[in-house]
Amino acid sequence: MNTDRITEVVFVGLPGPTHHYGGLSADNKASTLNRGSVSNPKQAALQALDLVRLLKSLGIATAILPPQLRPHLPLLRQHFDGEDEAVIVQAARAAPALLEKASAASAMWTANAATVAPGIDCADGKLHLTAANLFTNLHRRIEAEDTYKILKAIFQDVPDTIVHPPLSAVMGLRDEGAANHMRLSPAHSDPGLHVFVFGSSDNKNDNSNDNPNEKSVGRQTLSASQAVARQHLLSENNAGFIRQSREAIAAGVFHNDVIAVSNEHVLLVHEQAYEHGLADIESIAIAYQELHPGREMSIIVVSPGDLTLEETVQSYFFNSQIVTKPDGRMALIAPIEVKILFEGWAADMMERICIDAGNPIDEVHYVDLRQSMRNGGGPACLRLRVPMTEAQWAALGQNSGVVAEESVIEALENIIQRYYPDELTAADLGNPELYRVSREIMQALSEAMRLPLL
Ligand code: SUG
Repeated sequence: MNTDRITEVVFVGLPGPTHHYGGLSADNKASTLNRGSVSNPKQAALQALDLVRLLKSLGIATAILPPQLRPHLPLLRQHFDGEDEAVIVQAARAAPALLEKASAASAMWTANAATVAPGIDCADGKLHLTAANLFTNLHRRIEAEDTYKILKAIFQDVPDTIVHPPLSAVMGLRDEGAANHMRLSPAHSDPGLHVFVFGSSDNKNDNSNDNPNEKSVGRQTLSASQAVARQHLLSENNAGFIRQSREAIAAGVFHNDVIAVSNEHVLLVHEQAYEHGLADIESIAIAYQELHPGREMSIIVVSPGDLTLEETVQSYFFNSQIVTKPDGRMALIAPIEVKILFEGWAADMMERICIDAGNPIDEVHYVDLRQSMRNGGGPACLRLRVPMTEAQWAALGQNSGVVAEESVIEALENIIQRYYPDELTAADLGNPELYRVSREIMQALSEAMRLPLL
């Protein structure tokens, strides 16, 4: 038992003003399906703030990560010269597909921002965060450096914290962050078992999705997961590596968090998530028991008879958040699609989980995140969990305005209402006016959140 209480802080990502449907992720069914439809960045950002408010109402420590300025000029400048506006106009004319990638607001999916291990699990006793390199897709790869910088800024005065830069992809280390990682423990304050889920053990660095003709590849390589575990100073007793099932990846499960979700000792998982099916799930339970003798996990396995892989991807059933409320009971935060689809029988499964005395989950909340969902990002994608000691949590609030105080939420809401477009298509991305407004937004957000302007 640990004496230093750990609070899990949930960092929600705020969608940026260029949120659009570019069809940019070939292995992500929603992204491909909604390519070219009209987006509403204002609604996307307000829906994320609704999620923040829900988390707060459940008593969860909540913080916010800002969007990144788009289009990403350094990428466009590899091809075009001149003033910023001129570069954008040229890109819109000569390379519209590149401009779409450079304009992705994908930094909102903060489950892909980093992988995290609290000090209690790491040999040096420090909180470790490794910014993900997101190498597989160009539109996501361009997030990595700024994510690293913003995490460095946010955590700079947080004691006993190390923020690592993104892994070098040169050696084939492709890393998508916490979306492929689960920390299991009796309670957040106890030592955790780190389960790293990878989709590929092929470390060739040309294995990216830049070529749309290529078959979908597992985005996370084993070598990247191992490198993160190593630099977080985990040991073989508290870290394990499991391969995603190829069938699931082919069905559209591009991250583990599309097919499994955990919280403390609870694991909600589909039977076909991993290469060796139930045997892999059993191996997680065994590793957990070795770390915590006499303690049982509460594992809820959903069979393909209850939900096929296709239904899993369509509903994002597992892309829910499970959070621990102050009284120790847990709540599920599920996408509204679970309620709407399949004549409600996926929602019936959620209800059955809530009334089952075999697990601590006792309520489910459905959230409308449809703007993000249409790009394949549900409640679990929009959050990065950072388990922090009391001293670290207190310092986080002093150093910046990222903690979701009501005053901060209101300030963000005003900025969104005032500046964010409520309609956007690919054709709008080449309008220099959008870039000018986006810069104003970034300026206003950095002031409201007391963060450096990148
Ligand atoms: O990487 N979608 C994101 C969704 C990420 C979801 N995150 C987690 N599962 N944790 C992706 O595929 C689509 C963008 C577009 O098509 O415009 C996109 O990038």
